[in-house]
Order: sequence, then C-alpha cells, then structure tokens
Amino acid sequence: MAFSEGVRTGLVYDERLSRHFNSWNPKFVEVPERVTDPFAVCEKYLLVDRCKRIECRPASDAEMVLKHSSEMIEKLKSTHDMTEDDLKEMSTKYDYIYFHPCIFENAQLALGGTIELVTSVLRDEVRNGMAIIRPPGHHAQHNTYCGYCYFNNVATAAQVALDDFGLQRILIVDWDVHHGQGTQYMFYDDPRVIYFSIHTYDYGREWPFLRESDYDYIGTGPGRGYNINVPLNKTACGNEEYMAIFQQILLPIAYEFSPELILVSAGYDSAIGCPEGLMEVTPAMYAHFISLLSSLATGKICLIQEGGYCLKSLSESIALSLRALLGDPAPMVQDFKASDDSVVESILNVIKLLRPYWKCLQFQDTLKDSEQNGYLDLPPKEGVEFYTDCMPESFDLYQPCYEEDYEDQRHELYEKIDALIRNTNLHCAPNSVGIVTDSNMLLHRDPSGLCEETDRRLSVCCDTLRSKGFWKRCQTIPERQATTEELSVAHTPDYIKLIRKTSGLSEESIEKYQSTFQSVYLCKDTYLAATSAVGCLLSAVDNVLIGKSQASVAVIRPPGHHAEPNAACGFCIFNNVAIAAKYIRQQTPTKRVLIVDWDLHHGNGTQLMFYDDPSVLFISIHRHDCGKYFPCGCYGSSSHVGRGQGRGYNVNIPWNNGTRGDGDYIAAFNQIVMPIAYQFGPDIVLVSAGFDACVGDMLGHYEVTPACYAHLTAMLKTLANGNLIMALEGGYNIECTANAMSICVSVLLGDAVPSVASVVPCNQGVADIMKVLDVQKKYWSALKYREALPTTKQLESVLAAKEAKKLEQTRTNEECVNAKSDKERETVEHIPHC
Ligand code: Q9C
Ligand code: ZN
Repeated sequence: MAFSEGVRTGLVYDERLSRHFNSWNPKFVEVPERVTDPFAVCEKYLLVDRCKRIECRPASDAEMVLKHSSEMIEKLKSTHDMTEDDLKEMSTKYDYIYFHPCIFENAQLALGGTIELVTSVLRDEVRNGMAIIRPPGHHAQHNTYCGYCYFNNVATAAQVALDDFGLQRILIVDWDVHHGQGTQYMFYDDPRVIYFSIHTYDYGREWPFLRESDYDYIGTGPGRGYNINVPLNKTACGNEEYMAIFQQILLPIAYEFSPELILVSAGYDSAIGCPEGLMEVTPAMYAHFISLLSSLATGKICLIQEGGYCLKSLSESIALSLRALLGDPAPMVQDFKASDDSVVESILNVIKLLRPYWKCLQFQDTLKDSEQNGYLDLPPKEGVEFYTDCMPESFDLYQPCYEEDYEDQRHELYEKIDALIRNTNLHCAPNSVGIVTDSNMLLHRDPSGLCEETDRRLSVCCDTLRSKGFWKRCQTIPERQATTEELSVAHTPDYIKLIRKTSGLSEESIEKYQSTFQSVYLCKDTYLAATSAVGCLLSAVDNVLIGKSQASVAVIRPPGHHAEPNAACGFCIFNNVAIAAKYIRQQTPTKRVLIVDWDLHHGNGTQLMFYDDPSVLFISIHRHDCGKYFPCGCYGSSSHVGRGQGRGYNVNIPWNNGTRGDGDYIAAFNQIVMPIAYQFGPDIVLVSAGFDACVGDMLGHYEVTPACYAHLTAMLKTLANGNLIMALEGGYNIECTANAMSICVSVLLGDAVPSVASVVPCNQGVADIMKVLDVQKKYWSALKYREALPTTKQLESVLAAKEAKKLEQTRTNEECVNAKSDKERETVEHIPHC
C-alpha cells in the first residue's frame, strides 16, 4: 500500500537504545534520556499514534561494512565482554568517545533502524519519517569513532539508497551544531550526494578543530561543488541566521539540484539552551526547515537524530519536527532581527566559492580588478592549530563536554525555553482547507462574447477540482454576497452605486458605463456576480478567522486586483483581495496581513489601496516589460515602495523583456518574497492567485508550470501558521488554470508537492531580481547580501600568494632550525680544548 492511502510518517524508536551511558563520567551529556525524553513529548502531543512505527533491527555485516572498516566493526563488537578498565583504556584512544557493554548492539540497532526508515520511504510505504535514535553518527569515519558516534547512520543509509535503489541525487542536510566531518569525507568526491552542513567553527577554534570544516572545502574531482560547509564564527546564532542560510544557499541549491531523497542529520545542539552549541534556534523553527525542505524530493525526507544535549529543547524540537513531518502547520516564529554580520560574511564566503558551480547563486556583484574588500581573503586565519595537522595521541577520560559557566545560565535558559513552549501556537483547525464558490458568478458575461474572462474559467476550475477528488476533501464554505458596507472599505460610494445601477440594464444602456473603464465589460448580472465574488472571499476569510479551516480557497470571478477605489479595470470590478485585507484589519486590528499577488499582471488596484499602510504588506510579481505591459505605466516598477509609514511595505517584482519560468519564480521567492515575508511575520496571508503566467496561457506567453505554483503555495503555507487564503484572479487558458489551481489546493490539503525539474533563473530574471533587491534592501535587512565578491581568477591569485607565503615560511623555519644547529655546533666547537 502506498502512503497516499496509508500513514504518512514513519517513526523509529526503540527502548533498547537507552541502555548505554558513560559509566565513569556522570557529567557526560550523551545520555539515555536523549531518546526517552523526546519520545515522551511526542506521545504527550499525541503524535506517536499518528505515525507508522518502524522497529530497529541490527544492521547486517554487509550494511556495516558499506562505510566502515571491518577492524573498526570487530573492535566495537569486542567491547561487549570488556571490563570497565579496558573500556576506559580504549576510550582514551578516541576523541569524545566512551564504550559500554551495550554500545555495539545499540550502534548496530541505530544503524539498522535508520536503514529501515530510509528504505521504507524509498519503497513508498511512508512518505517521510523520523528516527529518534542514539548513538548518533555524523562524526563516525571509515576507520574511527568520534564525537559520540560509532557508525555513520546517515552516510550508510545514503549509500544503501545509491546502491540498492539506484538513486542519482541525494541531499544530506546537517543542522547539528558540529561539523559532520565523517559524512563529508565519505562523499567528498561524489556528485550524487550533496553534503550540506551548518556548524559552529570560530575560525577553527571549535571542536572538532578541523581545517576542512571551513567554507573552502567544497568537494573534489567530480564532487567539486557538492560539499557545502557553512561555518558559523560566533555563538548565539538564531532563527534569522539559520533561515538566511536556507534562503540564500540551501534552498536555491536544493531547487537546482532537484534531489530524489533528503536525509537530515538532525542534531538539535543548534537549539536554544544546548550547552554544546550555545545557539538560539527555537524548537518551532525546525518545523519551518522541514516544511520548506519537504517541497523537494516529492516529500521524501528522513530525519535522523544526531546531537542535542539540552533535554528540554531537544525534546520539544524533536516533537515539533515530527509534527511538521505529519503535515501540521509550522507554528509561527516572530521577531526576526537582522542576521549577525559575521553570518552574512559566512554566507557570502560560501557563495563566493560555490557560485561557479551553481547557477542559482548569481545575486551578488563581482569585484573589479581595481577593487578590494574583505571577501578577497581566503582561509585559514593565522595562528589557529587544527587537529587536521596534529591529532592528539590520547584523550582525557573526563573530557568536559561544555564550559563550566554554562551552569550559571542554565536556569535562565530553561525559563526562556518554557516561555517559548507556552507561547507556541499549536492550534490545528479541524479542516485543512475550506473552499467556496457560487454559481451567481457564472452570470457575468461579455455581451460581445470576445473577452477571455469567461464563465467557463470558473466552471471548469470547479469541475476539475471535483473530478480530481480535491473538492470533497475540503470543507465546503457557504457562499454569500458582500454588503455595500463591506464593499465600501475599498471603494467609493459613488463607484459602488454606479456598478449597482447597471443591475438588470439592457446591453445598450450599459455600454456608456462600460466605456469609461479600461478593459472591462459589464452586463446586467455583473453587480450580482461581483458582490458574490467578494462575499465568497469574505466567507473564506471568516472560515479561517474563526478557526474552522487552516487555509481556504475562493474560486471566484470576476477577478479583483486591478480594481481601484473608484474604477473598474482589467476585467476587475471590485477588488476582492483588497476588501478581504481591509476586512481582516477591521475584524482583528492587530493582525498583520501579507498579500502576495502572483497574477501575471501588476495588481495596481491593490497597491493603491495599501500604499501608505505598514500593516498590510503587498508583494506583486508581474510581467512589466518596462511599463509596456498591461496595466501599463510606471506603477508596477520596483521603485514604487510605498509612502510615508508604508515605505517598504509595497514590493514590486517586475519582469522586463522576454518570457519567465519556474526558475525565475522560485528564485524571486527565495531571494525576495520569503526573506521579506519572514521578517514581516504576517498573521495571515492572502494570495491573489492568477494563473496567467502559466505555460499555455495565451495572454501571458510565460512558462510557469502548474507544479511551480504548488511550490509557491507550499512556501507561503509555512507563514502565518498556514493561515493562507487563496483567491483566483486571472488565468485564461482554462485547462491550465484549472490544473494549476487544483494542484495548489492539493498542496494545501497536505499532498506531496510534485517535483519541478532542476530550475534556475534566466539571466534577465537575475537582473530583474537584483534590481528589486537594491531597492528593497533599504527597508528589509533580510536582503543584505548584495556585496561584491571576487572572481575565481582573483581567488586563485590570492591562493597562490598564500601558498607562496607558506613556502617562504617553511623555508624560514628551516633556516631557523639550521641556524640553531649551526649555533649548537658552534657551541660544541667552542668548548675549549683541554
Ligand atoms: N565544547 C554530536 O553532537 N564535545 N557529537 C566537544 C566542545 C564533543 C558532538 C566539546 C561533541 C561531540 C553528535
Ligand atoms: Zn553535535
């Protein structure tokens, strides 16, 4: 049975994994509660019963040797019968490793459990899954144990996926706060596996003290460009920094790579409160990472537990991770500050080395030969000693796992975590999607029969939603008509009166009203249809506001986003979405509203209605062609940013010249829409969902695929607790519109997001996006990545200079040694003759 009919998420957990512990060092943080506590919280949140339980089994010999030497396996096996003294003696041979009589069995079980989980996903028995396991794996290497790790669970599972399932593209994401050097080594030359790690580094002064944890280690041979290290050179990095790394590096590369499987080395020592990491990622944030990654690889994502040593944040983070895998909305995270400059620097350093390998990383400028800046430099920092060069011969049995002064902060940190837990909104509406339409809207018809905006746009959309089975999976929301009072939040009384007056009029008498507007037709039922469109959308809004559905969809026409306070325009009569936004502000004045308008055309009407308003952020992405495309003129240009208090709260992303496709839209979302949206922190998201940029649309001639709209929907769904309201705007190829809309509804219902092929923006698309970044970075610190980076040639000459200097240094050192021995000889020679 495939997962679509069964349980979606696999869960690996095994009591036996709590047997081993460090019997001589009670302060050692790698403790049995690291699995029992998280599991208990998962049970408390009633998540366990929603999962398919997958048992641990011992990994086979054949599986263990995939990534490890047989000596190493045998040695671990032999610990079973050792005395404690022998175990202790052996532990001193390894860096942060202890042995326990159960350790072999448990390492074998953790590895077997990981493989079971990953193969269940690859066999389509579950869509995704999580392994709550210990010992962790990412420091384990071919021939050595390291950092609480014995067998490399994730690397071995990846190898199984390559060997037994013939996968070609696997993405490993390692958000454990330590560098998973073991995994890095194992796929360093393999382009089939991306190893992506975010870890604390401090220019090499952080454990595991490796030169190769830095950003310039990008893989070798055919694997060049497929190893990605994001070193953090400060502690206290939090949600904003990690999210920036996702938006600037990980997600763009993931979209270009188009993985078939994602494995996460899910270490929660990056979470707030962990003494090993001293970072500040909040438990809810992991749900965002997972939701965003789940759009890729058709949702095939496996989380394999690695580190995490603050039991409170570890447990909460694991539970919220599992909940995200199950498809519950990511709980809102707020108060995004600007990323720390040292992290901005790390991000740009990564980009400067990787941009020759990834077309998605093209949003920075290029340093001119005459220019200099900090990015011209290359590692290492001087005066740092690495384990890379001199690994100690033995290690202290009582190595402290963290600095002593952590104890002073522990209480305060725990209170902070408790507050986070209390304030996390885990509300889940009884329905994922409410949906509404009304046959009144079919009555609005062009008397000439020539206009593309036809009633069939709506009826085919609804038919398709029904025939594909999506409609019946939604909650049907009752339709209604908007009142004059409701319309007047966005339109002038005279204008409303004028439209109302056309009700029931004959064709000839309507003619004179119609001719005052641009690209609009009116008929005797226009008023009825248009008030129904607004009413349906308000009903959809109510449904979300009262918590009946998490998201809702209004399948409506006539569209609205061109309609201005006192004018119909571009097939639009009343501005549905603008009225909805004003309505939300009226009902709940504290709510911050984000409007995303992905209709092919600029939403000039909506822009106008919120131009001064900082509580409603309007982002429109549209074909502009330097003002020559409808609705024509300069209003859709990127320089229109809002006015007064509202400056920065109007974001236009205009496309100029030529067609655009998935790569451009995904890039615009990763580069502009999502960074701004996360920083804004909306309580509710409205989507002006026109599908006229869809491939096949005869008005647009753009090439966005229906699947791409699913991705855009999935991204926006990570905001505002998933409180997203989608309203149909344009879209004139009836079949394409119906397909695209259906796929968006499907994603809102929680179905897997279909994969788009490897996508990259076109050159003109990159140029358009850069222009917007330059305008908007003044208002949004999340966009501050437009620095000039050196060219490969410049970097090569810096590298050559460094090498030359190193050579010279070795020579001087040698001279020193020689000089010294000369002196020694001298001394010897000067011993007076007897
Ligand atoms: N203050 C994992 O998280 N401790 N292993 C270093 C630095 C060793 C971590 C001490 C950390 C090993 C899987
Ligand atoms: Zn770790």
